[in-house]
Amino acid sequence: LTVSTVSTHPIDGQKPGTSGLRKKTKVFMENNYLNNFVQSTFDALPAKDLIGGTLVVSGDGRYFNKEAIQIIIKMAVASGVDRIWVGQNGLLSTPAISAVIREREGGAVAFGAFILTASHNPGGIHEDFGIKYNCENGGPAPEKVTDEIYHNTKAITSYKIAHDFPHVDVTRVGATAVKSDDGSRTVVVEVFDAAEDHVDLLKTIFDFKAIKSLISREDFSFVYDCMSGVQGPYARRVFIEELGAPESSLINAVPLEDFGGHHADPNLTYATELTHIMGVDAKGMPIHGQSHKVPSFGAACDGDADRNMILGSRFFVTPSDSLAVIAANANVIPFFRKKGGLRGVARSMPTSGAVDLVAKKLGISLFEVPTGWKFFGNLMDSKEVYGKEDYTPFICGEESFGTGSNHIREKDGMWAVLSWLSILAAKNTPGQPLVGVEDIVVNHWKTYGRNYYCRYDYEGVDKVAAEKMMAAMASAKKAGETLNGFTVKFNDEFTYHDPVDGSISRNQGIRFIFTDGSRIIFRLSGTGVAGATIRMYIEKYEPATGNLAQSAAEALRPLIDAGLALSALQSYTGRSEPTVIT
Ligand code: VG1
Ligand code: CO
Repeated sequence: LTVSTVSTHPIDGQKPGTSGLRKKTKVFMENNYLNNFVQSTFDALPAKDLIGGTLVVSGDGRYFNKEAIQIIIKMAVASGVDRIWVGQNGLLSTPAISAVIREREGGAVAFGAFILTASHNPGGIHEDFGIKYNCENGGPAPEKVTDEIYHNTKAITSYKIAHDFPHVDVTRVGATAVKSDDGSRTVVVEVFDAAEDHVDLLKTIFDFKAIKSLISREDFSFVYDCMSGVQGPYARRVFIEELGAPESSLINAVPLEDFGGHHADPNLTYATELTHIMGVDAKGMPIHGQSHKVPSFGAACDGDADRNMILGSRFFVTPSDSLAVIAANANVIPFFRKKGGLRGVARSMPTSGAVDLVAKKLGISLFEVPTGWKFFGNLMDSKEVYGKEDYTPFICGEESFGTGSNHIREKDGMWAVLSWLSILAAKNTPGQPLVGVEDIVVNHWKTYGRNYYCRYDYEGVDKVAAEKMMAAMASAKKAGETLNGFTVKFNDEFTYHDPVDGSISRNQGIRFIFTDGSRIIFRLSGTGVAGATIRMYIEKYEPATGNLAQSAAEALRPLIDAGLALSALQSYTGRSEPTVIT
């Protein structure tokens, strides 16, 4: 175990974004790019964690995953880590890594994890790679840690590596122990079944028996699209082995290094194989007259399996509605019931206010946080906010197809799917006609009203132009102005005051709030790798007594036009159409 110190130079642009550092794969493969970031992360951690500690390293299986794992193992050994945990084949989904940190060997064993993923970004040598550090609570490193990492990347002069540490065969479950020459230290790399910790945890949360009887109904069928990402092995374990579903219910369930050349992104633009099967078009509207039988339930996940899209037969559920429906029905899930019911919900700022209405009705706390899962973690871990332990039943979500709870500290695609199946199981009685996803959502709207919602993404726009557009909006005073019948109540830049640690996060998106409660939000993405991505989020509330049956496109058209006018997006960017609509 000889430790070499290799000299290096700071590399520009290693600032972690919304969810880790993402760049072109080739960038990661060259010039110590990965090594610099890994060393900068180790240098941001307390020595007492590293020395003799346990670290998790795995990823979503994209191109360069396997090589990166070997490099990180050698670097971890050089920095004093004595145990390294790796999922079989180097695979662990983002939620599974969170579960491994929190649950494996009783929990509180690993001090952190490197997750090798660029999530839903395409994979392959010409596409994207990413790395993210998660802390001992199982959640993404908070801003104070990522700021420190970034600071270190700007000053780094060398990194440490144990070049002679043997290559670890990650295809086989088992432990490799390596003793130092002087016998003072033994390093163990343990390769384990990637699904066991997460699936064991899910079994304590959900009533698998109830879901199994739903799945066995003759009039019920479902399709889960794993989009050739890391979810395949988990889906197989849960749906085929535990729940007895037919093989045909899983598609694209073998992880591929390039996700089959697709965007492993569960939305109406990219998950088209599934939307076609489910009879839903690119706008989320029903397609009639297809020759195949449309299943009752459909779902998809992204490359690292933390996102989810939920569909009924010819019916699309917006992620914001999905969050609200799960929160409203949380009591059908044993995890929540056992702990005295849901006590809090949270959403990211651009996510629709549908869940706010549920929180109000249930009389529970609601938190509005900036985009990115790391902000939810503080709330879930806090005893101060509730005066309770961190297992306080809590549900959170984002409009970007992310939903989860305090069972882990990441969003969890499988959790969302099992939540929906639990709700369906609870709403159905054997022998009675099937109550489907659409029935549940429409009934929800009839109780709470409907938050019409959509997001426009303008990808790969000129960065300078995008920043100019945002700056102009940030300084504009629009209160009192009326556009297309909508009067601006106020506009501002969202600033988050974390109620737990008092930290302040500024510039978290530009908001236009209208007198009728409608909202238009603008943000620049923090996960892209080239140019800038502008996101425009549009929301309009329709009360339960109003017109609940419009298409989102139709209901939101005047507000979308107002947003385009307020931002002058076309004149800044030259774009007349978004790249993606969700
Ligand atoms: C996007 C989403 C955000 C999500 C993040 C990571 O960030 O908008 O809601 O948390 O991706 O998701 P941004 O900054 O590009 O808008 V994932 O599935 O990449 O871990
Ligand atoms: Co993801």
